[in-house]
Amino acid sequence: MVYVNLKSKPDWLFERNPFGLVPILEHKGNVVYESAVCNEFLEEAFPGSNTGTRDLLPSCLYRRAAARLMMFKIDKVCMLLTFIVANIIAAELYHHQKIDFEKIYFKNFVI
Ligand SMILES: N[C@@H](CCC(=O)N[C@@H](CS)C(=O)NCC(=O)O)C(=O)O
Repeated sequence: MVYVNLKSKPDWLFERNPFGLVPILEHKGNVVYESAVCNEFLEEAFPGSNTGTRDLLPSCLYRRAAARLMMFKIDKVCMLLTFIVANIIAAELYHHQKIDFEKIYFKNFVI
């Protein structure tokens, strides 16, 4: 297990996931990313390792599809929330830069 400082992402992260996001799985030289995909990969790569606990997805075909649909919807909501929060942060940063800019401008050129 390798922890990544997300404030200073290493190049190898982008080499493995072009989106630069974690988690990433590397197994026998193959790279897998996206949490839901990683989860399903782990269950399929190590079948039976869940003994004593529930399987990741239901055995019924339709319930499996419903579970995947739910993950898909949750992912969309998370992406939307991330987009909104990122934009709020960007707007805040822009606002503060503008204030700093005005301070510098008035200090150096007007007064
Ligand atoms: N849809 C992706 C989302 C991954 C994601 O957003 N990971 C976060 C950490 S939980 C991340 O890498 N954030 C860093 C960034 O946004 O720059 C997944 O399910 O794996």
